[in-house]
Amino acid sequence: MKFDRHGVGSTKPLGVVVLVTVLVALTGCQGPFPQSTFSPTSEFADDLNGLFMLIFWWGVVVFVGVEVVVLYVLYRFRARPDVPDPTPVHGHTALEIAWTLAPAMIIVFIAVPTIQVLWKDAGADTSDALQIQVVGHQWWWEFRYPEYGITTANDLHLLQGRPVELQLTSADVIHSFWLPRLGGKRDMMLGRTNRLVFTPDSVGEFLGQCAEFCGTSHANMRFRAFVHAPADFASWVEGQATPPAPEATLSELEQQGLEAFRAVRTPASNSCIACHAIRGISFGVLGPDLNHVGSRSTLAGGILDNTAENLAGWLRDPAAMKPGSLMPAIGLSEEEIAALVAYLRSLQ
Ligand code: HEC
Ligand SMILES: [Cu+2]
Repeated sequence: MKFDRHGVGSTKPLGVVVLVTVLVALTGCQGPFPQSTFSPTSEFADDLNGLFMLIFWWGVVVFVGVEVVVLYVLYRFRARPDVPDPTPVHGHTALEIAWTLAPAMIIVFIAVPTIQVLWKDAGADTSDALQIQVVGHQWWWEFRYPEYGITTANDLHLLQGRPVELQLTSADVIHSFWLPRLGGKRDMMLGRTNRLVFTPDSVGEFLGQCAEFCGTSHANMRFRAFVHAPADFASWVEGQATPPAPEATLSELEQQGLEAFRAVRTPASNSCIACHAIRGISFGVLGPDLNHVGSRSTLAGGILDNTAENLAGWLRDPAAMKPGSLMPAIGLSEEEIAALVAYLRSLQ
């Protein structure tokens, strides 16, 4: 870029920069928008979107009003030869009342509906709601369904038309639950339970993620919400509530996998059973519950499709797939990995 003697770049390259920036920005309009708050699918998300639009239109009114006055003043009082400077206004009571009242009114128009929505959500009747405990971990999600005795990870299953009450907390640092198309954004803190209540209105798959910087793999802390029709939800619950298949029915490779899972390793903190739970086998709580890990859509905080290759890669070296992962590299042999993959994938 050339600079003239005032240090200002010549306008040609600037024009190119502006054009390129605008073009790049416009590619953002392409879609699809899986995490757009503008396509709400619950009454709560609908209310939030309504508030956003309300505030947006008030912003438009203020912007247009201010710009019109500014342009008018610039034109009306521009410097002209032979015209004396206009006299400044001072101590004009009516004007001062007007420009104090107008913004105050706008704040009231925004505050009243906002508080109404806050109270509506905080005071929602949850006697009939599906209760789900949501625990944020570095860097994955735990979803517990006390009503059904089910615990899962990174896949949140909801029921169309049934209110859900999420009880949000954290096992370590502060996280934030964010499922844009269904329900706001709410902090998750150790030792505190925050609530979020909404009623999903559409069947489908919705993306969510952590919205509070929580360390190395914060960006890899994602989840999926599946909203089911009642019959599908019931069959999902039934599947999850089924205990693991009896050992005798496992194939030889799966049996070896189970042995590798049970093995006490050195150091002992490297044993799978120290960190993971499988009904009838272990009770670890540091890592995700693995009861039905084979039936989940993803692994490792929603970042890996749940395939045999990804699972093998994960067991080989978790940190290679997810920076900072709190699951250590165990140093498994390839035989152990193959057996573990077969066993874990059999947990449907
Ligand atoms: C020191 C604790 C610890 C040990 C030991 C451990 N894990 Fe993990 N494991 C974790 C944590 C924590 C995660 C979640 C990591 C993440 O998503 O960021 C995890 C994730 C997983 C997952 C992905 C689950 C999901 O739904 O995303 C599988 C499968 C798994 N571990 C299997 C094993 C096996 C098999 C062993 C033994 C060879 C083992 N783990 C040993 C802590 C551990
Ligand atoms: Cu987080």
